[in-house]
Amino acid sequence: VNKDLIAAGQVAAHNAQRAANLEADYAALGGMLERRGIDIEKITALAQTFAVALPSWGVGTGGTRFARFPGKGEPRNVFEKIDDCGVIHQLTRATPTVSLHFPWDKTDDPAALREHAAAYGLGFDAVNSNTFQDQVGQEQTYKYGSLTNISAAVREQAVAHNIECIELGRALGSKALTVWVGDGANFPGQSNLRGALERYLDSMRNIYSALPDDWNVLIEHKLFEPAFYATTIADWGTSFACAQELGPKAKCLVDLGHHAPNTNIEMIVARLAQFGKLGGFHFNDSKYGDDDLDSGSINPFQLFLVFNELADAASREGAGFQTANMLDQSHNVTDPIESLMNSAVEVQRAFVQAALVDRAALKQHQEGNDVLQAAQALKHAFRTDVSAILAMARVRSGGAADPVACYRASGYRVQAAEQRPAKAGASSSGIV
Ligand code: LRH
Ligand code: MN
Ligand code: MN
Repeated sequence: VNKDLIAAGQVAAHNAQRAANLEADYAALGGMLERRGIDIEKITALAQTFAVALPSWGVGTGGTRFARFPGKGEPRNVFEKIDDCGVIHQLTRATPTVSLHFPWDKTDDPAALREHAAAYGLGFDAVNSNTFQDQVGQEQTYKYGSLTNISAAVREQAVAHNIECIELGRALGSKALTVWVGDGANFPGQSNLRGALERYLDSMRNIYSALPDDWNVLIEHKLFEPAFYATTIADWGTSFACAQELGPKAKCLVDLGHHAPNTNIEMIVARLAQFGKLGGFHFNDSKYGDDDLDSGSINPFQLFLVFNELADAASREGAGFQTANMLDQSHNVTDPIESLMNSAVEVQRAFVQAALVDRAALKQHQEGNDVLQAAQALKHAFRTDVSAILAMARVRSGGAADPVACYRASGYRVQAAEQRPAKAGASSSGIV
């Protein structure tokens, strides 16, 4: 039995108040789906299996390079971050793991942290390394790159940090290391484009050789920022080539915000899945670049199309097809707990909507070149309001019918504000 952060009685009362309406909505949706040959109970059971990892850095208020406006009751350390993640999981039942970021979340007592998380039913997903900032007291600077740096001493320091992340992750029960580097150039001629990638591969081979047998290393690409002319790992092609070079434990991670505007991300997903290199996701939404907006807030259809490709891959490859799914967002103007709860539900919504696609009919339309009907088969699933399924799945798993309403009524943030005095200026995650 998990330790509750919000009193169980409060959640039960919240659900009881909404039970009649939820039953009615669920029955109406069930009838509609039945006419489409879909058993709502199967879909609800599937929804209950959904899980997405929380980014530890997402529970603090984010900021931009211009300013950060701290929120009330922000977590002051990794243990308090886990408390906030515990609330999100208690109410959504969709976020059973946390993705940590080192050294932001470094602890000298990983066993205590693991136990603290386990009390809330939380485990740890991929750990993230950070060689895009200099830390206080660090010997070498990453100003001109980390894993690709021209200096062997800098590269060695960056490799050692990644190996330390693996060790910390091992103690926490993680099974993957995500490597994102901001390395690149701001000016043409600043670095030899091929030489930088050769050094990257050389460094990554050292990290790869430190991976335990049952671990993956996830290569996260990003088009730009902080390198504004040429980022070393800028696109999925480079990511894929590096994963191929490194070996079977190396896979590609797709962060939805890391592409040029209008890129067909679902096609990237299909390609990586086809060649066995789709390792995982950082879910978020964006309009311009790496905006790190809440998942599903700008382009829910794109999110649905990504899950449609995942459903296709799963139908081809069976239970063996698995990806590490995480949120990666920055919450600048909302309560991070609320944003993360909503976002987990939006990703879950896309997963459920993708399960409603009539794949046999879609195939038939594709084979008959019935373009209009093929597009409609997807739209039909996407337009279905599956909110009642999501709420029922949550209630049946012990969560809240309406997580944000339940959280607001609980007064958790007010209490946190009292217990955790405001920290002005600096970001809790280090990103400003
Ligand atoms: C880089 C990134 C990467 C980092 C995180 C904080 O933009 O998406 O995943 O680890 O942001
Ligand atoms: Mn990311
Ligand atoms: Mn990013």
